[in-house]
Amino acid sequence: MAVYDMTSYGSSGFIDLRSDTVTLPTPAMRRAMAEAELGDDVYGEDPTVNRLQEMAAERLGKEAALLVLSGTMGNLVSILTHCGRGEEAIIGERAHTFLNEQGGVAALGGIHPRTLPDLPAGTLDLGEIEAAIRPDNEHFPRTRLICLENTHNAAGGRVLAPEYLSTIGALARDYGLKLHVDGARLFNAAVALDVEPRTLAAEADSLTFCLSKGLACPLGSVVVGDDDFIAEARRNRKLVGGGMRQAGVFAAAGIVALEEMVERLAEDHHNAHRLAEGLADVRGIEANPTLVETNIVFFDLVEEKITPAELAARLREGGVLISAGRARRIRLVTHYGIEAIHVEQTLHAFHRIMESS
Ligand code: TLP
Repeated sequence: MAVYDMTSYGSSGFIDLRSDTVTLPTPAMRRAMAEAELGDDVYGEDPTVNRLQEMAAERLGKEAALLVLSGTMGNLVSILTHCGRGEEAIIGERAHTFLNEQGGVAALGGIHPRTLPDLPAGTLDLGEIEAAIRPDNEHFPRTRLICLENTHNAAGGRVLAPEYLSTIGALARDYGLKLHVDGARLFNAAVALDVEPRTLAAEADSLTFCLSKGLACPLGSVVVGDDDFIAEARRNRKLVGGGMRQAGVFAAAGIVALEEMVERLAEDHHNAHRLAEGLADVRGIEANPTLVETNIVFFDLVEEKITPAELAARLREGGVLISAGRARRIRLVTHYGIEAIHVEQTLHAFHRIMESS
C-alpha cells in the first residue's frame, strides 16, 4: 500500500528505476525534520542524532552507532578504522567499496585491497578467502579485514544468509581478522529473509547501512560496532570532514525511516519480482525472476539491433528512466515511489519498444 500521494511525490514525473537512491523523503520525514530538536553533534549534543544512533545500535544489536553522510563515507571510515597504511582488506571484485568508491581506502588510507571473485549469489568462497589470508612474512602486507556486501548490489540484490555470515565470522576470528559488512541495503536483506536485522549484523565487527536508499531518507548512513570501534570511527569521520553540527535535521528522517519504512520494503521486493517476470516475456530480453530476492533486477539486452543507450532513450520518451551505459546487462531498482501500476506501465513500454525494433 502506498504511503504517499503521487501528485506531490517527486518532480520528475518519470517512473524512475535507476536506483533506490532517487527516493524522496515522506511527508512524515519532512515534518520530523522541520520539528527536530537540534544541537552541535561534534560536541555530541544533538539529541536527535543521539536518539537515531541509539535506535540504530539497538536494532542492529551493537553497543554503539555513528551517523555519517553517505554509504561511501561509512565504508571508508569503517575500513580506515580497521586497517592501517599498507595493511590489506579482502574484498569482492564487484563489491561497491571496490568498484564504486573511487578506491578511497587506497587513496586516503593507503590500504591494499585484495580482491576475490564474487560468486553469483553475492558471496565470497570460503576457501578462496582462506587462501588469500597472508602468512606472517616480511614480504607481505598484513591481512586485517574481510569485507562483505549484504544485499550484494552487483550480484542483483542477492542476500547473504545468517549461516553464511556465521561461517565467514568464524573464519575471521580463527585468523584474528575483522569483518566489515557493507549493509547499504541490510534492511532489504532482513525483510527478504524474514529475520531481525541484528541477526545479519551479529558476526560483523562493523556494519554500515544506508538511510537514503530504500528507506527513503534524503541522506545519511549509519555505522554500527562496539564502543571502542565507534569511538575510533568517530575520529576518522572527523578526519574525512564528516564531523557535523546540527545533523538532527536529517537524523530526524532516519528515525522515521527506522520506525515506518522497513516493513514496506516487501512491497518493493514484490514489484521487482513482478518486473523480472514480465521482462522474461519481452522479446530480445533475458531476465530470471527466480534470482530476484530483493529490490534489484538485472536483465540482459540480447537483441543486438538496439543498444542500451537507445533503449534508455526510447524508454525515457515513454516516461521510464533506466541507467544504461555500454553493458548489455542492465539494472533496474524498485523503491518507495514505484507502485505495481508503474511496473505494468514499464513492461508495456518495454514490449512496445522491443517488439518494434
Ligand atoms: N550505490 C549506488 C551507486 O553508487 C551504484 C546505487 O545506485 O546503487 N554500498 C552499496 C552496496 C551501494 O549500492 C551504494 C550506493 C553505496 C554503498 C554507497 O552509498 P552512497 O551513495 O550513500 O555513498
